[in-house]
Amino acid sequence: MASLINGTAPSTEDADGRPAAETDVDVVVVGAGFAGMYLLHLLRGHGFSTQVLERGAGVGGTWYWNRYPGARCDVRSIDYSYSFDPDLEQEWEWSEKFATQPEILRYANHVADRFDLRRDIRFETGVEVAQWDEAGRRWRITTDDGTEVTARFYIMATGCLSSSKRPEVDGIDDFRGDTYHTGHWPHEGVDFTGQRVAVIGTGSSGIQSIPLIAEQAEHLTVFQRTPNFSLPSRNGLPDPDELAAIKADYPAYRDLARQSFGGAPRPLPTKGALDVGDDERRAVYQSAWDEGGLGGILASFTDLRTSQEANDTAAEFIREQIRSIVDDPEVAEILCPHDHPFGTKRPCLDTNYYATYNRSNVDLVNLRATPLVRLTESGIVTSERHYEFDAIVFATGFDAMTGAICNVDIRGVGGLELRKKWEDGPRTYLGLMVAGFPNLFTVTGPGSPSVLSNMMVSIEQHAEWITGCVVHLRGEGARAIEATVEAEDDWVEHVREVGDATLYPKANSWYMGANVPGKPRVFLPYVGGVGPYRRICDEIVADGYRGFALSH
Ligand code: NA7
Repeated sequence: MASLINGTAPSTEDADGRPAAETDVDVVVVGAGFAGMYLLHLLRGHGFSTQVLERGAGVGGTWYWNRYPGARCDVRSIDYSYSFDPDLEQEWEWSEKFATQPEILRYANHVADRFDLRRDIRFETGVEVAQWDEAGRRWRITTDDGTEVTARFYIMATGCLSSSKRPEVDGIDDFRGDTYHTGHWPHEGVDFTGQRVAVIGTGSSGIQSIPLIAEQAEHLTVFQRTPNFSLPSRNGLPDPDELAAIKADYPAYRDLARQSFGGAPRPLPTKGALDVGDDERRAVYQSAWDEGGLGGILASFTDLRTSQEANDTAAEFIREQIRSIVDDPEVAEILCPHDHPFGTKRPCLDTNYYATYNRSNVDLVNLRATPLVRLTESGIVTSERHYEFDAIVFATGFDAMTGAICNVDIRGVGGLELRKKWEDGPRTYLGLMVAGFPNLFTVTGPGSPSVLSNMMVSIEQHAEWITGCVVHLRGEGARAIEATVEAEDDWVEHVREVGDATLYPKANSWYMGANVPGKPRVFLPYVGGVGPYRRICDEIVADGYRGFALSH
């Protein structure tokens, strides 16, 4: 592949006299999820030679890996889709309000075919090392099959929830039965019929899979460390009238999404939860609960993210719903979250989750009262007893936001290690670039709205910003761009300040890095909202890439 940037052809030697890599391109993108696919489409359209390196055997990223039963997007299908192509928007029909993993994966494959993306994606290729070659002003990227690719620009489109973690428990490899991680589910599916199954973990993946595993298994035991707030999805067919109205003017609808707080059009609340009487507040919560979906309750009042007292009213409303659904009051109480404000851990969206505990073949173990001790050949030991199982499902989550980036040994100017630089928490400018790492971009990186938003909106914005930046550099004849230390420091401080004005830092969440032992406690995403964030990014560009240094 030849480089088009500045019209230069790749040389046979790099600046240090080492043989040039087999493949030299303008841009290497890591990851063929929705971010990598859109980047490839955009960059190609601007004439940049682009190579996507993807660990999986197919496109789809998180939707390629997370194939557990019940896996489903918690953002409405009509919002969780690309907006860049009007024909694609019009022709694709979602079959449910909240699409399942197989349907989203079909959509990803459809996009890959429609835009002929596969020819520039190298599948089953992990990236191990990425090193900035200062003299050559290129990234030198080593893959797990030992090949090297060089590129002017290196983009980590590796997703926020792609580095899975197993529970920290002794004897984890001793168990002789089958073990599964929700984030690496077998492609052929799993049949639990007649089996005694354990699920460890009650985040979204646990809460989505538990009802379906319970229907199939002979017996299911759920091991819960922290109860989560889960809201009913009220899933079903999309409303045809609403769909027709949106499709009649999709651009206007998408624009509202881009300017919104969370990346989906939704009227903003005007009142605080404590500014209204009990009856009115209750009616608002009840209507959001009955409507279903993630955004309703959290967006019902202005102060739920910032005032503990206001938040308590929503939390108590949800606990009341749990108590009304679950027959056994003791089980209901174990399922009621008390340790974090509502919304400060990502709430889950479920179908029949709480009602599943009314089944005679389902038990709940409260790991706060009886902690995990170890896994054995035949099961799980808690401080209270030994449980025997045929299969164990780890629904134990991810090293979120920084895990997949730090899994690659990334070295910037002077050999600076990204892992080292981020030892006390990630430092970025806009969640897009890192001082000391020229021409490295992170899509939906730490310090950007990312996981607090509809990821599709954030992905498209980042992919477009990065492509715009690369086009700008070509126009300027610049070979490199780098965030300045000052701009990065200011941004990190701003992200912290905005986060600290909310209740988010109170929770031991993966937003805070708290789910991974030893990970620094830092609020990772930017909670300023996707609309305001987009305006900041655009202003920085309009201001001549303020806070970035270009070099020739
Ligand atoms: P999450 O939300 O991180 O949930 C992981 C769950 O696993 C959570 O209940 C954890 O309890 C539990 N866990 C993790 N480690 C352990 C150990 N060592 N022992 C017991 N329990 C443990 O991951 P998901 O995959 O469910 O969802 C991730 C996101 O995907 C989700 O937020 C949506 O955005 C989509 P803890 O709460 O840490 O006490």
